[in-house]
Amino acid sequence: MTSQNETLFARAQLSTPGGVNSPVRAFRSVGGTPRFITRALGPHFWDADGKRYIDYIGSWGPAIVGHAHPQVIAAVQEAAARGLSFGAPTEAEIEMAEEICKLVPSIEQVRLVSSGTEAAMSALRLARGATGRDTIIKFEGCYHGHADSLLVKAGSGLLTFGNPTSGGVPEDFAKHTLVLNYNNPQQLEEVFKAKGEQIACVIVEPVAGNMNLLPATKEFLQTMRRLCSRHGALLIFDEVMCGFRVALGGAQALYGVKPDLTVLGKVIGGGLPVAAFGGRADVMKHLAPLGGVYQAGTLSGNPVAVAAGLSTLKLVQAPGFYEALGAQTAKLVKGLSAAAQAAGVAFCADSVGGMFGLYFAPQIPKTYAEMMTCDKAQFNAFFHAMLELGVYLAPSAFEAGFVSAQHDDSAIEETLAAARIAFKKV
Ligand code: HOZ
Repeated sequence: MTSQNETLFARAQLSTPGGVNSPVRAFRSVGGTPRFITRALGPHFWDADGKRYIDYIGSWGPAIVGHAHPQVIAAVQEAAARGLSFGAPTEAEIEMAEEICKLVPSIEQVRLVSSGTEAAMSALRLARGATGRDTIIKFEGCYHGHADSLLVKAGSGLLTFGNPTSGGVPEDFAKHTLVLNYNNPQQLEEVFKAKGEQIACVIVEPVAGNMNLLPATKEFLQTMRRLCSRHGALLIFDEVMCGFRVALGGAQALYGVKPDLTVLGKVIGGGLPVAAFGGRADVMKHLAPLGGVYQAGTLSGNPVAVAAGLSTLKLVQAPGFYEALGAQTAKLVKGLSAAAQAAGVAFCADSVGGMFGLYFAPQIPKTYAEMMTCDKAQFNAFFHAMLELGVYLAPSAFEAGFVSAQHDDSAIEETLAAARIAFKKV
């Protein structure tokens, strides 16, 4: 019998390139048919064939309090009943900005936008406008959304499909992007020594989640902080994935390193399209209508999306929230490693807060080059075995995984039982 997922995928490909609205969803690197999701609740979602999965992508991060949390749904319903979009300011937007400024150590002022891509693109423009410089530094394997200057040796879907620099990016744009090695402070020192006065900003995922999970070393982040301050460049932390994920104040709270600007998304929208960029007030004042750097959006600060985000931000401030999330994620990672060892598979796993990485390698990779040595074929076999057993992992060896506050002991136990079978098929 043909599955509904297959029927929907065949139909989708007629009207949409590759049948999906975001490339990694197409399952191309793991092979097989994408699952079309019909509903989700807590740690689970169900596909078009009615099959239930324990979900470890959580919409790639936002579903931190679990899917369809009653408080989030109620807030969204109340806001929707008052009107969907005004194109004029609301009090809820002030509340949201105040919450973000209160919770993220380096943010004095913040602007709301609708996607992580938009936030990173705007932060970059702001950094260039505020410094009057063009050159930016990014790191190989980091993904900061799909703005032109940032699609150079990038992670996520570009890495998944083995084409890290996108077509359609003019050489004239790409030449302003210097791509350096992640976790290599010496190289950063050398580049700043040679070109420090031309550099507008350094943008980094402090806990990278787009080349699998790869946390920065403290030395790497401290070095970029020192060099940016010395040379008048701005340091941008892209915390779209790790913000409100690895700790309440994001990676910057965890590492104790303060960027000049921060890019946020995912969790701050609670599943609806909210993202943000913010930071030092003296930098933010360069934005229109105060300054000459332009940025705007009809759906920026949308009242329904802000309601979802605000209620999620309230929920994650419950005492012990991050301790419990981190402990549950660590339990998962430890159990997976034990299951692999029992099956004799060269595998390890790591987590930071509610994010985790799975590596088919004898040791946890510390650099992009080491990450590339992970066994993709083994990952794909494991992915499909787990999927069959009702566990949905990211459909790519180069994406991080996400645990929610609703992944209780029984969800973790069920996952580990599946893994004990799946590792034997690798
Ligand atoms: N770029 C996202 C993962 N890093 C995937 C977004 C999506 O497919 O929803």
